[in-house]
Order: sequence, then C-alpha cells, then structure tokens
Amino acid sequence: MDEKITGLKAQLEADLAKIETAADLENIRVAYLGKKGSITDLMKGMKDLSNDERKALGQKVNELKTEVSDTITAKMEELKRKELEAEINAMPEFDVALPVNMDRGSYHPITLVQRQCESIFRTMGFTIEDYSEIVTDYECFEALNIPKHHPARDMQDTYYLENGQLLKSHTSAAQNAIYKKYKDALINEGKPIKAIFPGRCFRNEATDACHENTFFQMEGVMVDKDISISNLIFFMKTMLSEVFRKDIKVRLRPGFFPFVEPGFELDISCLICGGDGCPSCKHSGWLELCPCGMIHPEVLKAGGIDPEEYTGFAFGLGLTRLAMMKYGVKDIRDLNSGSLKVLSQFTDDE
Ligand code: FA5
Repeated sequence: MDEKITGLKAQLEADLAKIETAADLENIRVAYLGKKGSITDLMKGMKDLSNDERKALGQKVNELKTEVSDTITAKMEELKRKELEAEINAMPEFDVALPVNMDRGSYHPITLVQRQCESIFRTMGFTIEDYSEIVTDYECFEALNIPKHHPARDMQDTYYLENGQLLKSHTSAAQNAIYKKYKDALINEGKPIKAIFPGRCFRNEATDACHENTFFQMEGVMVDKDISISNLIFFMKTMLSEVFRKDIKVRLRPGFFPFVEPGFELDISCLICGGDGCPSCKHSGWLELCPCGMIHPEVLKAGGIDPEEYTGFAFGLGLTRLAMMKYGVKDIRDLNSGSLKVLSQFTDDE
C-alpha cells in the first residue's frame, strides 16, 4: 500500500508538470479526488483489511488526500496568476500623454452665477446655508408674517404635498431656521447674523420667457444692532457691480411683502434688449430681480430675536433671472431644457 501511495504522489507530480490551463487542472482533481478517482479507489480496498490495518491505512490515505488537495489548490492559484499576467501583458500600451478623446462637461450657467454670488458674499463675511426643498407651512408662510387665509399666500401658487408639507415657493422659507440657528451667538456674543441661502423654488405658474415653475433664488439676511436701509443698498450695489463688472441701470421702487417693512422691488434694466422692451422683460425694459426690505418685527420675533433691540435686512435674489441677464439667455426655459447645445456654451469667466 505504501508503494501505491508513493506511486500516486509521483504520478501526480508528473501530471501537474504537464498541465497549462485551469481546465486541465480540474480534470486532474477529478481523476484523483473525484468519486471514481485513484485516491477514492484506495479507500475501496480497505474493507478486506483488519481493524488495525484499516485504521493505519485510513490515516495515510487521509493524509494523502489533504496533501493532494493542497497541491491542487496551490497549483490553481499559480495558474490563475499566470493567466492574469498573460491578460495584462496582452493589453495595448496605455499612453498617459495622449489627449483625452472625449467632450468635457461644463457647469450649468445657474451654478456658475450661484458660485460667483457665494464667493462675493463670503468675502463680505456671510455664511452660506443649505436648506430643504420640502418645508412646512409654518416655515414658508406663518413664520414670515403670512397667517392662514392671508391674501398674500395667493402671490405664490404653491405645490402642496399630501402630508401637508409643501415645495418651497421661495427661499425666504429658510429665514426662521437661520434666525434660530444664529440668535444665541447674536444675543450672547454680539455676532451679527450674515447669511445667504441659495435654493430651488417651485411655483405652479404658467411659463413664459421670464417665468419658470422651477427656478432658483438666493436669499440673504443680515441682523444686528442699527442695521438700516443704507446697509441693504450697499450690499445690493456691491453684489450687482461684482456680478456684472459693468455699469447697469438699477431702480428701487416700493414693493409689498408681509415679511419686510418697508419693502422694495429692485429691478435692473433688461440687458437682452438694452431697456427697449422684449419678451424676456415682458416688454417693460425692466426685469424684477431682487425684492428686498427691512425684516418685519414679527418675523424677527418668530425667530427668537427682540425687534426692539435688533434690526435687519433681507433680500430674495432671482438667481435664474440673474443667470439670464449675465449670459444673455433670452428665454428662461432654455435653462431647464437640459440641452447641451445651449448649456455647454457658458464658462466661468472668473
Ligand atoms: C419672493 O419670493 C420673496 N420671498 C423675495 C423677498 C425676500 C422679498 C426677502 C423681501 C425680502 P418674488 O415672488 O417677487 O419674491 O420672487 C423674487 C424673485 O424671484 C423675482 O424678482 C424673480 O427674479 C424671481 N422669480 C419669481 N418667480 C419666478 C419665476 N416663476 N421664474 C423665475 N424667476 C422667478
């Protein structure tokens, strides 16, 4: 029996030396360890032996089985490694210096203008906040001094969800959360609240060249002691001159929003038609861009801030319209079109 075992080991070594593929190796595994394999055959002869002989032989055959199985596993790993190396060697050379044969993506014009505004306000000490697109009735209206059944709710045709929440119809919906987030630092450490919060807004509106049902605004607020309309005008002027880098005509007129008092409409002369009137400005020569005003005392109160001690301004910039004016996009609907032909023309000129 010992001779048979030694013979089998030598045979296995010879067989393994000849094989080249994993499939060959699998055949060998079956020939030695399979149901009808040579090692299984050795076991079959054991039934005629005495108990002691069977025990001794059983042990040897088991050792042989383990040895053969380990050898085959090691061989399999070696073969796989060789096959992988061969595959890698067969691959064409990769030249990192070759130009990339692919069109590069570009940023959406709204992203470009948003980033530019963020950078302008960041340098003036404003923080940039992110806020949910789904908000509560309280955040969007009540905290902004617009109670239920107030006619001002009709100014924005809002999308309501079945659970009573709604799609943010203006970025002002984040004001209350921002006041609550920073009021302690304002009251206890004297740190003014200076924040901007860009975001997507939704209104159930008929679309035209300057109205979309999904558009971007960027809200800004500043609250401290003795904040006045002069501060508001300074920040508006700085932002517009930085964004456009050229003289543009601006007009400020009274505007009504329940969350500011006094409130203003800030319009810019239409840069598409030069003020002559066109579909982009509804033939008025002016585009409503950035309503603003001094924050209403009730709104400060709802945010936990004493209006007797603190004042502030807020503005709601129409970011999508700003992108239209900056990049000369005549129809706002092009910005939501997803058309690469239109959208890939714009680059960051900073
Ligand atoms: C508001 O949304 C106020 N929350 C703004 C505000 C903030 C006032 C803080 C005072 C203080 P209004 O509905 O006018 O206001 O929208 C603000 C700007 O968003 C508009 O001037 C316009 O530039 C832009 N806008 C409004 N509706 C649309 C629309 N359907 N499509 C594209 N832009 C729009």
